[in-house]
Amino acid sequence: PGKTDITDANFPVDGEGRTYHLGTKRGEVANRILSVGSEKRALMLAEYLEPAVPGQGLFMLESSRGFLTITGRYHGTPLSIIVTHMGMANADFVVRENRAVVEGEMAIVRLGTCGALQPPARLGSFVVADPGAMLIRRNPDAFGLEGEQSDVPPYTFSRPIPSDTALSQALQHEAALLLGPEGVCCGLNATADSFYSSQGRSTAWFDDRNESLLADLLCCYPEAVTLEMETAMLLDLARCSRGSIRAAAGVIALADRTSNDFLGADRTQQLERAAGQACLAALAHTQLDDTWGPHHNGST
Ligand code: R1P
Repeated sequence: PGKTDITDANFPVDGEGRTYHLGTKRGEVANRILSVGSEKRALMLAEYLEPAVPGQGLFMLESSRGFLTITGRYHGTPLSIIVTHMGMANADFVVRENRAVVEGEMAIVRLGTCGALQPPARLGSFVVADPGAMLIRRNPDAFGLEGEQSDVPPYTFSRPIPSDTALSQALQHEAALLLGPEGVCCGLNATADSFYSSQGRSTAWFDDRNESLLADLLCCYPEAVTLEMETAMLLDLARCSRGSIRAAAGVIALADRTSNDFLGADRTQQLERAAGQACLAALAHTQLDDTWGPHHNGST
């Protein structure tokens, strides 16, 4: 879609009503959304969707910024799979720009990957962010000249942000059917604003002061089990959506942050397929009020 003809700098859409970064307009996105980190994962899971109109293909649109939206039906229920890429800013684009073009109440589930911090999350586990997620942020105010002492903590920890209880439980239930109960667990997710500094990875190239970060995290949040980069943003926006978005997240533990072991590519793909179908089923079984929202009560 063209990016010309933008008429509103506050919430930019083009002349057709297409959003500025995702490029979709009303009618192209379902109110049940599966958000995934990579195009490969999205295309693999799109194999489980049927076209909205029999005989036609799935709706697919990739924006100039690389956000791919795929819309079809899962066992008859309209559903979109959206490539969110990585990090909180991209999660923010996906939630806000979809909210702007979707009618009614929404349900958004994230299927991601993560590092496992401690049991019950283990390499290969599917871990649902239930009761929710907290946020780890690197604080630039702590970093002066190298070697300079600062009494500002280099990282801040937010309070936990809740996930939607019913949707999280549906996700665990569906995942247990497909992965077996031993393959699924739940716990508090930690969402970091970097893959490196605020996840406790260190190199000699940067002054990150993160040597004790993971120990500090577990001291503050002994129940934290997973570490990744988007869930807290999704849950925070859902919490602030004036009741219009229900959100949950499940992540596959790809890395063990204690042993530094990594899951193989074949096993990862198997788990993505199974966990992805669990997410699709949980979304499809969620009751939503399609008549909710400003477009149905006369106001704008
Ligand atoms: C980092 O490698 C990426 O993988 C994890 C992190 O949250 C981050 O986005 O999730 P996805 O596999 O969903 O991208």
